[in-house]
Amino acid sequence: MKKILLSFLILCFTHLAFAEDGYELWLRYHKIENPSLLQKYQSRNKGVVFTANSDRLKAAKKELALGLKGLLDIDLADSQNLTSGGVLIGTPESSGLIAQSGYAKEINGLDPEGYIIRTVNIDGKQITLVAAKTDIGVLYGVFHYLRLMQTNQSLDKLAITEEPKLQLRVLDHWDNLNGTIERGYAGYTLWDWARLPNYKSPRYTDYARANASIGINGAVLNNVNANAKSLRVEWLIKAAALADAFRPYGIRVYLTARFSAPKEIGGLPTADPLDPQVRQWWKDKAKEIYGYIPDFGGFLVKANSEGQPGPQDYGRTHADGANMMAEALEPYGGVVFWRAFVYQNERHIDRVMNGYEEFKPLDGAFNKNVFVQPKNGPIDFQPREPFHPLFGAMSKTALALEFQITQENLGHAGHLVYLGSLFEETLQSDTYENGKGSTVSKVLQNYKKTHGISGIAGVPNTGTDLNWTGHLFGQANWHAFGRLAWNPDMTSEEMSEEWIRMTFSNDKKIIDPIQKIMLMSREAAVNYMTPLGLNHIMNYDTHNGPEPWHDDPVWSAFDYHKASESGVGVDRTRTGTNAVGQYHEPLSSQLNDVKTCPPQFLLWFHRMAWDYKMPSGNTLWNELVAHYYLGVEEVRQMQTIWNSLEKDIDEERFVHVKSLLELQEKEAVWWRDGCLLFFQQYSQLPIPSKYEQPKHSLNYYKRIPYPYNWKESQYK
Ligand code: BDP
Repeated sequence: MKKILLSFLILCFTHLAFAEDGYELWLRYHKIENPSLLQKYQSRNKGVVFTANSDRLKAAKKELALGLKGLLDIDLADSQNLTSGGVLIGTPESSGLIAQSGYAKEINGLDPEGYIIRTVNIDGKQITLVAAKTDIGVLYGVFHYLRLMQTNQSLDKLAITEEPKLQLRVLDHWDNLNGTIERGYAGYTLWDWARLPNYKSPRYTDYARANASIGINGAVLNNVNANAKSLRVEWLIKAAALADAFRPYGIRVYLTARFSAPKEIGGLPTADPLDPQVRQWWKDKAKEIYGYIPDFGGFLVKANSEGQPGPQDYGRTHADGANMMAEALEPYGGVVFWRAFVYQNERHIDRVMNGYEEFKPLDGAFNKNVFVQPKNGPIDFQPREPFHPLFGAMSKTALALEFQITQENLGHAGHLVYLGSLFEETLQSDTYENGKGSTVSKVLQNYKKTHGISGIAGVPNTGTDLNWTGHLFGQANWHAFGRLAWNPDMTSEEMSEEWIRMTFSNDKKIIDPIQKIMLMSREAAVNYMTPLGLNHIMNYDTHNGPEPWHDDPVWSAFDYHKASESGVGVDRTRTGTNAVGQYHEPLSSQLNDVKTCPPQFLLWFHRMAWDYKMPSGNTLWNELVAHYYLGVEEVRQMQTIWNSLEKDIDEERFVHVKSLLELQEKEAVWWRDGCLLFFQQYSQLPIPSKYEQPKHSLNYYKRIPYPYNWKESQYK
């Protein structure tokens, strides 16, 4: 009996010890499994010298202690000397040893956020030096050092020099003051507004740790559909408390600014950006904010878009509006992110062209501390879009690119879609701005040289869910955004492997299949949602599930697909709307010609007959059918691969992902059958009999209510 009880207790204990609820994210400092590697790491870390005399260095030291304890079972406090080698950490300022080492000059020449990790010889001893010019660089270096061990890299002959390629690496939270998150699918806002500023949840520190570990250094706290109240003192002190919690981790706080705030909370009769009183109001507001948050980052603004107020309400330009705010922030070193996602809710001849048309003429008209911020593509975070043409068109204005990490149009928190692939595709697109090789990534990096600022933003998928992102694999998208913000030329192969090693295992038998799932997942989603350049055919309200049939006087999916008996797709060639004219040569001509346009953008740029003969020999209709069926097939393959890992993955995470893949498969079929039956009304062509046929009628799919209407529950 005793024996049974004992084994029961052991079982409970092991289960608890290995409970994998996802809270730790990729910062899982679980003990190194490989015994010989463990031994090597332990001997390398026997002595650690790290004098922490600032909040940031203390944060770095705390992280190191956590990491060494978890990974190697070493107590940092016990290992404060280098008598038999070890690790030396700090800045030339914090450490006399580093100041006197031959490396001080090189370290002081680094970017303020850069660091080195080197195997060096000091007094005949082999030492690992983790050093930076500033304290925040040390924190980044420590995260990197721990990552080396977490991903089972060698600690021999280290020669790492890292500097961020973009300066401002920011998360744009779409969090409302009432606690909900616009387009958030992982619960409610992390900011516990009601109990701030008094109660600072320890979760703020974990949020900051996670961000710092991937190099994110800014957070816009609130929704772009802004509430002017967030600029009132009672909210500023809450924002200041968050800024205090984030500061040790190098994260600056930003706020969205509602353009009409001077009227709404300032009692002024106008918000005209050229009105002296309005300008003064923003100056006073900036001064007030910096009184509470001395390192405040600046404002993010959505103006004259989707009904938001803006300078055009007064006959002024985007530059007039942005420069007014920039002037107010300038004395304190703040910046303005002015969004280029602009369209009003009325129907436009071709919405794809709006952003470029409004901003291109203003190139050069913005103050030095203004970023114009387009989304990655010219419509609106679709599963696939060509890159935004503004990235090749604004050499006299610094641009910050905005990605969406939350899966608004990619199955919310229900679908496994690795966005590393999407981000990489945009960043590596060639704009030809300065000839071949002017990738979006290079354009962004170049602003640091030409304008002294560079930046990138991501709309995150975080919320109060225990695992932060709803879908466990959503964590990988947060991770990928941060890694690319630091180095926009990283590949999705590199990033996904790193994430899998840190999240699941260093065992190739586990890495390979998971990586396969991740790297195929984005294309699978495009195939079952919007293949061949289709876009904006999702449910018009929730943006989940298909609704190519939506058609009302204000918003019609027909504007985006234009399906009729004669064909499908939008003619954006030179004889159509000429959206191709917004791209440089030779890309412009390539897109313009149906024969050279990349297949993934065919229906984005071309209107084509249903029986058009594709290079594959298929008709357009059959090709479309093939893509939709392939998408579902790929999800099924993802399921098979995942299910083969049952014995290798802890039960909690295995079941979580398995059940969500089942949901994804059902919804992929919903997308496929709903869309194909809809388009079939126009093509009048059969779905070839070799495919499983839709089980229901088009009317059935039209009547499917989205099971939980997020809009209603989350932000109404
Ligand atoms: C759209 C979202 C909407 C956002 C808007 C934006 O549906 O909720 O407010 O983008 O980025 O994609 O401003």
